[in-house]
Amino acid sequence: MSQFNDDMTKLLAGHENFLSRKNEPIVGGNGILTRYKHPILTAEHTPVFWRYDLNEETNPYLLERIGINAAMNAGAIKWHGKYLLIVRVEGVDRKSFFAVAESPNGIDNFRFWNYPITMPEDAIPATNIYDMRLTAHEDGWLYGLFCAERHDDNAPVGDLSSATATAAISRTKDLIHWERLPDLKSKSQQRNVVLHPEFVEGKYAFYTRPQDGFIDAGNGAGIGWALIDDITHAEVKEETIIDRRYYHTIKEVKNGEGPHPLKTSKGWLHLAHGVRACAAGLRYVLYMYMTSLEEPTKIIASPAGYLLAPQGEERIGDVSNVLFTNGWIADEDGTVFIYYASSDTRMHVATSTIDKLVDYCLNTPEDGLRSAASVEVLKKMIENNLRHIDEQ
Ligand code: M1P
Repeated sequence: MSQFNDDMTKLLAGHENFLSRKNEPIVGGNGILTRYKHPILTAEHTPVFWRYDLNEETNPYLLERIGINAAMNAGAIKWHGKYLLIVRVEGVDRKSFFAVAESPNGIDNFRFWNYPITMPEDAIPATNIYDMRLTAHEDGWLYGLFCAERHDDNAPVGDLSSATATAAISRTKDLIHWERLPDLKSKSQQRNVVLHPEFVEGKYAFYTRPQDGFIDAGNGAGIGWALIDDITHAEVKEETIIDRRYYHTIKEVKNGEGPHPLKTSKGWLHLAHGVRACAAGLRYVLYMYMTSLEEPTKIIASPAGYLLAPQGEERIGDVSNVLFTNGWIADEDGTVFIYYASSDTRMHVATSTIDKLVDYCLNTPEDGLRSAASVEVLKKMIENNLRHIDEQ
């Protein structure tokens, strides 16, 4: 065997070994969810044949030709019995694209499909696309909403950083062939836009995130809601803020809907990200809330603080101190797989159940917005517990 063939065989075998590694639950935790030992997807999970030219004639030194920087912010869906993630893969050239990775059990053995997704363009091509939220809508289509980023041509000459964020809308029946619909029309920039799975008042319902600039939410007061008459020419005509930002909370600077909410007998279960500022920069954490089944814009539960925050190696990456989510899967037996990215670099999974998450939302005290209120809530818990211990 030639040296090239020998090296290539070792490269492929080493990668296969890495992909088949079993994941393990981390014992302990807070009872609400279980984290896992290994990230489920990283840049190294992308196929060898995406990164290396495997032809000895054109790549005699077996060098990596196309570098991948990150595998993050994935949408998720259970599809023909498999756990599928639509991953934001980012090349070393800083461009993101979408690719499907599938696992037989939702926690390990994720493998990318051979080809990335070829996403058609809207009238004005986007420079970068990322963070797809998947919704199997009751109209029969599988929608993928994502952010389309373009240079802001109104920026002063020489400003090569200002950009615009728009909600892009696509749909498919097989996750291979995608139809692109016109981007969402809105007075403000939009990112983190999500399609609700059911019609509401006969219309498509969108969770929005109005923002003044590409980075700053500014006057955008939180997660919004808009009813859309025609998804093939979607336009936000009226927008109501349903989950507001507040001073000195985990979502003081920004928030954004994660994946579409899960329907439960007690209400819609939502997962979102909240952002606050500190001396180290922005800190992104994940939090939950619930809305009413009858009135999906009405919040019925809002547990204080975060559900998940960066921990250990999750804290470090391209954009450190960030957890972000845009995908989860609820199994028929009530297990929930929460897929989240850490520090804009890699993907992880945490598992819970619908019952536990509903209990968490309905029974965790709300944020009283002042230290004194937090102390009162804590005192009540201590008092009840001490009485309970005495009675035993
Ligand atoms: O870098 C952290 C996240 O920043 C953005 O989220 P948001 O619009 O809420 O600030 C997104 O670009 C997201 O992709 C990224 O993970």
